[in-house]
Amino acid sequence: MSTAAMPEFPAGFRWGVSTSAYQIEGGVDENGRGASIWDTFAHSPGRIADGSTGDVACDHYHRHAEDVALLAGLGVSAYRFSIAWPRVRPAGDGPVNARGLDFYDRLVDDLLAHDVDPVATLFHWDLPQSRQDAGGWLARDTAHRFAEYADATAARLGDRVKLWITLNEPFIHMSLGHGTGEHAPGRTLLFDAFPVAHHQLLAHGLAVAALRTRTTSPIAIANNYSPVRAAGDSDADRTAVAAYEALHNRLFTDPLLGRGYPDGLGFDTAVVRAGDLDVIAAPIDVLGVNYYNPTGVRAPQEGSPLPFELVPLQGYPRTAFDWPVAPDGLHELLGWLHRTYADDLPPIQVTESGCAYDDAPDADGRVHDPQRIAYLDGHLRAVRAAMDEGVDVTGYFVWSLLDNWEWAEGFTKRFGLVHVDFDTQVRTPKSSYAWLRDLIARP
Ligand code: IFM
Repeated sequence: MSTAAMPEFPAGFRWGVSTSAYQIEGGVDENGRGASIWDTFAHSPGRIADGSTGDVACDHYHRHAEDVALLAGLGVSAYRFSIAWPRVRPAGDGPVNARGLDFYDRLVDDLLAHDVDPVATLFHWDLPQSRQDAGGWLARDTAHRFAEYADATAARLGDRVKLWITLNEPFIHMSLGHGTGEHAPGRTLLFDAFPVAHHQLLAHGLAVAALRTRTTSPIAIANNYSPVRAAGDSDADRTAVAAYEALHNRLFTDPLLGRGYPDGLGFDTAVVRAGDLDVIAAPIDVLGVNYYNPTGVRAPQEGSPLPFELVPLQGYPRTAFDWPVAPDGLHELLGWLHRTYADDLPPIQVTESGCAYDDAPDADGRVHDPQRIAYLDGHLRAVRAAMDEGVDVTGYFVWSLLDNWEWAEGFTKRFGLVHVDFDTQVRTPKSSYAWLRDLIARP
């Protein structure tokens, strides 16, 4: 970790932390919430590493006041949470459940009372199960149902949410949820999952239009990005890199910024109808960038169904997830977005950045996580360096406020600034929480 002082960030830079509904809320049967695809998936034997579910998670549904106090103590100016579609429209369509919205209404008011801007994501992977039964994201209809849900939510919260994020990481939801099956709904369609990409993007565009009628707050999408590093220097390796780059980094950005779908992926695009690309390219005010690590790629083995092969990158420290710690990747990515999309690129907010380590309380009950401090230090310097080079970055959100339920990894991966004992629900701020608090509070 650098011993030089952290460079200053401009006044008004948004400091935040992020979470998502199914990963922290629990309360899955309360106040009319319907089932989501993650309830179904987590309850299916063999799907989750430790056999756990998000039924209780961090019990945030009942402990939100304590969690807002933690946010206030941290001094963040923004909190990014997600709204559970199955709480608001339990069947995916049909009547709006006012009691579901009541929870977020109280949360938003509590945040504002503590001078924390509410930043709301509308879809962080918890599709209502009934919508899945009707075809899920393979069905075009789901895009329209999403826009209706966005409209109903903004009708209630549009006067107070300070930034709306339509979708979280549609690439991950497509690839892990519908391509390889490690995430809900567990489909293994590989490249036949393209309709999931298109219908999510269409949902985003339709939701932008609906939100504009309900709010004057800015609107964003949060995409996952990973700079691609070639594991060899043959032409075949370079072709593989270009294919992976188009899939991970361009598929969900080119059409949003008016450039249509990238060439060369070989998708069957029959689901794309006239006018869809205009809907998808509706102007957004902020691009949310979720960054964790770069990806190593080489040419595929003969007979592989994919045009690339993923390989571990050597020479980096690694997190408990075995992900390389590479702040230079964030610097590179921000520069790549700036150069590639030029005047079409709206201001960026890093809407997720963080790391998992096996943090545990010491004999005195304190939780020291120097690796997370080093991680954040390096990634914030990377953001600052990109800003110095002209990239317009206006915020940085740490993933995550709390240790939480990490999807297929269950409770085995801890990303929080705050340790959670999942037996007692006791929250213990880690040393990274104090480090970030002091950084934010610098004069
Ligand atoms: O926990 C997830 C989050 O839900 C989406 N982005 C990546 C995080 C870490 O895997």
